[in-house]
Amino acid sequence: MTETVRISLDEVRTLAEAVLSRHGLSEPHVKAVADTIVAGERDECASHGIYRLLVCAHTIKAGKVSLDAEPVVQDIAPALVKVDAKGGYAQLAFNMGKPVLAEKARQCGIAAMAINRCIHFSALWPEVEELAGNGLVALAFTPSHAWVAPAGGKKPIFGTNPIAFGWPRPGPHPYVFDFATSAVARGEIELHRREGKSIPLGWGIDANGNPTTDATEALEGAMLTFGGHKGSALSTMIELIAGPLIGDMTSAESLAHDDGAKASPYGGELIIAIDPARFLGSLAAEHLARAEALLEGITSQGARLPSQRRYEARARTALGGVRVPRTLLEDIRALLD
Ligand code: NDP
Ligand code: PYC
Repeated sequence: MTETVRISLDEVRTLAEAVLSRHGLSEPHVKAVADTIVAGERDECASHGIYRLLVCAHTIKAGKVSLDAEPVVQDIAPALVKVDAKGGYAQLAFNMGKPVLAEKARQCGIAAMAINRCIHFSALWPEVEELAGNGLVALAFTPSHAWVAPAGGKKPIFGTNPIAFGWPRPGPHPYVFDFATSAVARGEIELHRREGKSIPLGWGIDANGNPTTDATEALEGAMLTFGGHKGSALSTMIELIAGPLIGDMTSAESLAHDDGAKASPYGGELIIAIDPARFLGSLAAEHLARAEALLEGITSQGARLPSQRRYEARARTALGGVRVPRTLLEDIRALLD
């Protein structure tokens, strides 16, 4: 059983900002990156919470991040915006491009934002949740490093390639899902390895292509897509639309760029925003009510909506803080020595 300790969300933020500052990240990046790490812990998404501070420290020490990059927002067409992250973390680039994307979606009904040349390690739900919280339907995609074998193959070619979707709802909680197109995020397998736990069959194969329950073997062999050929096709789509379509790297190219450093992925992200009010005009309220009936049809039979667990965790951790593995906390605090 993993020994855990309880810390408050304020302590999580203080620790995150201290580690990121100590490693030389400029103030705007410290704030933007810490925001997503705190959000991950707050919503009990361990694979993208404070564990990522170890990954940030490693990526920075490997010289793979521009510590003070100032993203440049480029308005390239009525419904398109590009943000050049200039080798910095993606979060600040997203924050700077988001108002432009939202305004374009309201003007045109639909708009897309490409973030280019960013280091990407974060979950995508904070982004689509924020856009949906502002009344927009949102989709986000990013490749990562080539860690995942295609269905029917044995050699990694895809990233863990998440896809996130946000739908505005009355009240504070939009409908949001966000998942890797691999059976599970790589961070989850890394956490299993840290804690000496085996992984379920179906998450990965060893270097010889045999099914494995050993986390290290899967990390060194290949991860598997979720849903066989369906996850494989979705992962291919993400490689294409958040890679070549926006002039950025595939996961294989990102891994080659990494050159053995084992740093966070480098490349692009595509975000699409749609304004239901623009699509539907005076009929928006009527049709959004039908959407509510659909979601009610899910929950009324006892099934839960994606993000329901996160929203419940958020309410709980705001009061009681979060539990983190003692060894993880010690390893993170050691980054400040
Ligand atoms: P999970 O499999 O843990 O969860 C995926 C989604 O499914 C969540 O929206 C979750 O909601 C929902 N869900 C889980 N169980 C149920 C259920 N029983 N009923 C309804 N909905 C459910 O996520 P992954 O391991 O695939 O990914 C974790 C994170 O990793 C993602 O946030 C992703 O963005 C991130 N990631 C980032 C990458 C990057 O390159 N930046 C690469 C790969 C992953 P809930 O949260 O409420 O449980
Ligand atoms: O957990 O698969 C993952 C991941 C890759 C990049 C950031 N997170």
